[in-house]
Amino acid sequence: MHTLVILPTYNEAENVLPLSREILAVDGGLEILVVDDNSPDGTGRLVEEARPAERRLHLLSRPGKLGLGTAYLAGFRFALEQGYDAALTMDCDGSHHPRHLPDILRAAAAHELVIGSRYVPGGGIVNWPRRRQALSSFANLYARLLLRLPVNDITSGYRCYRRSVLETVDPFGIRASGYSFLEEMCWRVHRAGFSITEVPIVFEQRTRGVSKIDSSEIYRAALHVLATAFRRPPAPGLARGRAEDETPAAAERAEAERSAAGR
Ligand SMILES: Nc1nc2c(ncn2[C@@H]2O[C@H](COP(=O)(O)OP(=O)(O)OP(=O)(O)O)[C@@H](O)[C@H]2O)c(=O)[nH]1
Ligand SMILES: [Mg+2]
Repeated sequence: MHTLVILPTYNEAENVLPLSREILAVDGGLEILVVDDNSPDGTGRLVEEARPAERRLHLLSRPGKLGLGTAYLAGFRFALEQGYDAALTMDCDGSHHPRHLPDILRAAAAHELVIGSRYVPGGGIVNWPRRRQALSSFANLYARLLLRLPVNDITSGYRCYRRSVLETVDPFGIRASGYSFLEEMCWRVHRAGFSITEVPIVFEQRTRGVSKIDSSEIYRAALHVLATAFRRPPAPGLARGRAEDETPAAAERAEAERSAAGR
């Protein structure tokens, strides 16, 4: 399966190249798209410099910090346009270890969405304070019950989506970012009738660089789950057809992103 690993980055200069090398060593079918938001620490420049020696490494440079949700969307768009079979999202801070990739890729052969899960047997978290663990467990239980999802780790960003999912559930219609984006994607995928499975991962708190997610994010996500629980899922099959994606401004934006990515 020709899979694009999407690595959203904001100030991950210490992490981006070591992690990229580890990922590419796992499987010859993997390519990487780094979606960098003009990181002040030069993350994008490092990737640009490494690209000539590694043709499986791609870069999408955006002009400023536009958020994790739209970074995923830019990656999904690239994956669809360039004909990849699947898009796999990973944090670039060491929390999502590449040793879990083989299990995730194996599961992706049989399931349309695979989630690297902290909350199934064999999964876990290293180096999180007890309070953060409790908050995360509660947030997941709350979202699972309200959204009626058969998933234990709804806020994990370590995931593999098959192309058919991205073409069907209209991810580009999601306005939320961060945890809310991840929860809404799960909900859309499940409601569209796709098969979801979880593979255990051990999540390791970042040891280098600083976090960009503030704690209010989790409360925003709780409100978003509540609002989503009372919504009807969107009609499937709209992914490429939203009116706003067809405006000249959107076309220009897409073109700029393509040329920035060197494609
Ligand atoms: N392109 C882009 N990447 C982002 C943005 N915000 C965060 N990221 C990246 O998204 C990934 C997850 O962000 P983190 O800051 O680690 O967030 P988190 O894992 O929820 O929080 P911690 O557990 O505190 O690390 C990392 O690779 C970040 O560099 C953004 O606005 N744009
Ligand atoms: Mg992190």
